[in-house]
Amino acid sequence: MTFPAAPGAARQPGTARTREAAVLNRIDHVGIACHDLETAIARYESVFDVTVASREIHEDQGVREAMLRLGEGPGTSWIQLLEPTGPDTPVGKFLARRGPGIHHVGYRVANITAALAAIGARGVRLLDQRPRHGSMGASIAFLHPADLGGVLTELVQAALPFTGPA
Ligand code: CMX
Ligand code: CO
Repeated sequence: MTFPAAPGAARQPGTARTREAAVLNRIDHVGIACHDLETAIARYESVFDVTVASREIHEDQGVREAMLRLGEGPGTSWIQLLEPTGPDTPVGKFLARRGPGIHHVGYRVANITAALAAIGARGVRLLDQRPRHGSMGASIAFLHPADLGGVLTELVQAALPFTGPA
């Protein structure tokens, strides 16, 4: 399947996009669905020596979550552990259908509004037409897994710009 170029993203056919021109900059986090957040945190801490940087409840997403920091500075990425607030939520339905495991991948973008416009123009269904508030003050939006090989995909524009590239 080939995607039409994003509006304004002039590119010769067959030439690679430069890193700056790519819509996605890096993996921000992997979202992992679990039945019990505290049990999952204890497991990840004891196995990997990682620590929790933030615990939040997002009622609009139906999750209790913890962000576990991997690395420092502009290269920081995260493990996002997700416990549903109830059965009729995205993570609650996922757990019932598939059990615990990888729920989504979050990718860092420099400008989430521009990224949504570009991706939407390429025929991928946007679950969020506009960015929402996500973990640690980020702006986030989800893309439909059925249009991306079965992978629920999240775009993340971090709240605090790093000194390096987003
Ligand atoms: N990854 C891949 N496929 C998924 C999925 C996931 N995480 N969740 C559901 N699906 C698939 C199901 O397997 C099912 O596929 P089939 O029709 O082929 O069997 C289909 O989507 C429908 O499943 P469903 O249980 O009926 O779920 P819904 O259609 O009600 O919702 C989705 C699915 C992706 C639209 C919904 O979960 C959503 O909007 N997610 C975005 C928000 C979210 O996940 N928030 C929690 C994380 C918050 C955060 O990271 O901050
Ligand atoms: Co996420």
